[in-house]
Amino acid sequence: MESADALSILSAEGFVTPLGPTKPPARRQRDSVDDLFIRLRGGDRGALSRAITLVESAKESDQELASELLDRALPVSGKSVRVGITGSPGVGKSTLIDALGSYVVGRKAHLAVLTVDPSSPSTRGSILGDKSRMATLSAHPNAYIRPSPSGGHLGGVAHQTREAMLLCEAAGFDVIFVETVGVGQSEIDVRDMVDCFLLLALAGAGDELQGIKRGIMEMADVIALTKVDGDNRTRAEVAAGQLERALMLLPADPLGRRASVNLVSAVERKGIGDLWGQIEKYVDEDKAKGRFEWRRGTQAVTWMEDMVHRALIGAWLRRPEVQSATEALSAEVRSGEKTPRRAAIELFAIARSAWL
Ligand SMILES: Nc1nc2c(ncn2[C@@H]2O[C@H](COP(=O)(O)OP(=O)(O)O)[C@@H](O)[C@H]2O)c(=O)[nH]1
Ligand SMILES: [Mg+2]
Repeated sequence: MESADALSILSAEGFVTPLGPTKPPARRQRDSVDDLFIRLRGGDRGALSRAITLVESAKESDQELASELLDRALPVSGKSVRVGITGSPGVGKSTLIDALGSYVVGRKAHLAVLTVDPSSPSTRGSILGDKSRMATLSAHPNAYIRPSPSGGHLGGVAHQTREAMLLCEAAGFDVIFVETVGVGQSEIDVRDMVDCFLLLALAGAGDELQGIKRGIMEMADVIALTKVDGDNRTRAEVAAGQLERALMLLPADPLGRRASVNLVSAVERKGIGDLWGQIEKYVDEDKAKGRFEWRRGTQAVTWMEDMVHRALIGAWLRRPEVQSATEALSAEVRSGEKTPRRAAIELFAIARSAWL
């Protein structure tokens, strides 16, 4: 009962891995998971897409199959370099991914591009636009591009992207790009699932930098100033100097590094190889110092904790006594009869009597 409850909450919340024992799938379904996994391992794109659709599914009947698929993928996953790419809309992410991605596949790597776009359900059109900006890459046999899952809230989308990443690795992709739009939580979520976080910024009409907030600058491992072509070159050079000085004011990372600032033009394909070189250098240094493995482990534990927290809160909020108390207390908080703190204490008391 408890596990079925948790399961339906996970589905509703857009999670895909049930947290309790569930009914084993029928024999025929298990055969189809075996078959799907074998074809995915063989590099079959159709099988990979179907596997990702399965882990994104909110259907309760798909949950156990998705878990089995992920259990099988785990031992053969983890061998890629995972790169997060962020920046404000219009900064040139999709165009750069096309250029950088083409460079990477040109070096015989297999590249998967995943996106975390919490706004994607309402902006379906932009996905088509993105695909056309990744024209070179999407035509390449060693590249696979998968847009964000539609539906699901932000946290759910991030979890689905992590799981899609494991499946891509099991399918043999050795470089994964995870693109995110520059909006708050999605950047933190993506930072927590990659080995290197690339921030794109643009030199503005003055020489100030557009779309670069301090909090995000602190998360960046590598920075690229985009559209460094035509009239923009001089502005970008000035902006790069400013940015480097600003970075000096931030603390260095545990290996004593600060984000490198790179100038690129995706349209003219300039600075692309150097940018990839910076990403590789960052990852290689982390590997040499044991920081790579440490971060991966920490990320996996954080992921588990986050899933449990959400599942617990979800399951608790759905209990009828909690629902009715929440409604009543919300009304009192809204009208000012009760402070939010007092109402929270009362709700917590209900949680304790219900569960603890
Ligand atoms: N001049 C120039 N324009 C670019 C460059 N990269 C992207 N753009 C243009 O900037 C706009 C936004 O690019 P896009 O890749 O869709 O940005 P995104 O929203 O961050 O994914 C498009 O009109 C691109 O053609 C570049 O390297 N140079
Ligand atoms: Mg884009």
